[in-house]
Amino acid sequence: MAPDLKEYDEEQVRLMGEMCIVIDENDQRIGADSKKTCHLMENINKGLLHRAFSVFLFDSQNRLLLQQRASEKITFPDMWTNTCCSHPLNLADEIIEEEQLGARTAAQRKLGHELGIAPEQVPLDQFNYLTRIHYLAPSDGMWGEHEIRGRLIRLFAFAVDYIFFVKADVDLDVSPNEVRDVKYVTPEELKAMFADESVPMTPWFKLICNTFLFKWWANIDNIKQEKDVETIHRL
Ligand code: DMA
Ligand code: MN
Repeated sequence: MAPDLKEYDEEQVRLMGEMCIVIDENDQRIGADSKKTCHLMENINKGLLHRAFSVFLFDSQNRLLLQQRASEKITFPDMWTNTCCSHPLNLADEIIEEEQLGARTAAQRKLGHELGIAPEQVPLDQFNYLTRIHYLAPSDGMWGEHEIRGRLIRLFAFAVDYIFFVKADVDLDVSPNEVRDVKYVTPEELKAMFADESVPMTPWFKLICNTFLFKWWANIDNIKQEKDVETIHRL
């Protein structure tokens, strides 16, 4: 029987019905399933993998915009993370693979939804695609387990994540149902947040910080040199 999400925030439960793009290990689109189905461990154990994106937005001083996820989020609540993450949906304009156009379109949509950034401030051609990262990330604590009315729910992110860098000075109008707080950081300030164990961070943000982020950030003004369309990094 499918787990019950009744005790969660109503709007976030509604969004769990969004249809994600189901892919194989090589990021070939093979179908679609709900966000809820895609994040349950019992389905991930059978290999259910979906497409996601992560945006890293920098201002003109090259500071990175972070968000702290809202307490209402069903996955990864209250954790600090990169500017914006979500999924391209199984919609005609978000399944387009040429020039990662579908993922760019989804990224622009969610920068609006989560942070209130107007699409004109983040044009699709300003999203610098870097690479894809394939990972499995537990949602909450070590085992990703939620107990809801005595039933154990296991939520994980098992995704191929399209990484985009955007450089833009933007106006924010944050959605409180999505985002609890925002903050611009320098590399040194982000490293200090990392060193502070009382600051919860999403597992994928930690992975990207520990691998590529600081190298890419150091080369932000020549970011097109870092683009790699072929590789899917398995982390
Ligand atoms: C999911 O982001 C995507 C990644 C890369 C983990 P999310 O949980 O913020 O999704 P949404 O914004 O759709 O709730
Ligand atoms: Mn999100």
